[in-house]
Amino acid sequence: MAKVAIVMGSNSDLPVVKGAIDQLKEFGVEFEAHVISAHRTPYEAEEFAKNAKANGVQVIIAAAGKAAHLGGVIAAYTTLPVIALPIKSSLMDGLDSLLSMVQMPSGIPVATVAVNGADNAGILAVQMLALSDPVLAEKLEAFKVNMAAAVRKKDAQLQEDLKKL
Ligand code: RP5
Repeated sequence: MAKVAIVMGSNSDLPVVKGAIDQLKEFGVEFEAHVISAHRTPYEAEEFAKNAKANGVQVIIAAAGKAAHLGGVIAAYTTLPVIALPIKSSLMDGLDSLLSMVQMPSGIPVATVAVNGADNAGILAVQMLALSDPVLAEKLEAFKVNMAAAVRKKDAQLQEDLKKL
């Protein structure tokens, strides 16, 4: 099994989850992904979470929308770190998903990223793996350097644009 496992409540979540997948691919991190629902397939959610560590998974990303209990349910059955990705829903703009994920009771932490914050879910997973992977740690350093360079370039462009106003 891959070191990162992504679970999503429905395949309708994939367009958002793709952002996390793109980041993992960018860093060369192997992953696997499954549709597992805390409510529709609770037995599979339990089985997956109970076996993940023994199967070689080190970090789990759980994406879900609406009453998004997937991250919490997975976290209940494993000591692996769980990153929750709230998916924006049609009625409440994802606030329902966010609160379902972030308001965990003491003892069962779930590291919740922003609503639809798929990139950060992927990057956070890489950061966790990088704790014991020097190659990944170096890639993360380069990632930050490049990001800062891009912002400086934007500032330089802004200074030019301001002169024209
Ligand atoms: C959640 O319900 C899923 O994560 C998805 O975001 C939402 C809607 O699922 P579908 O009705 O599209 O399968 O469990």
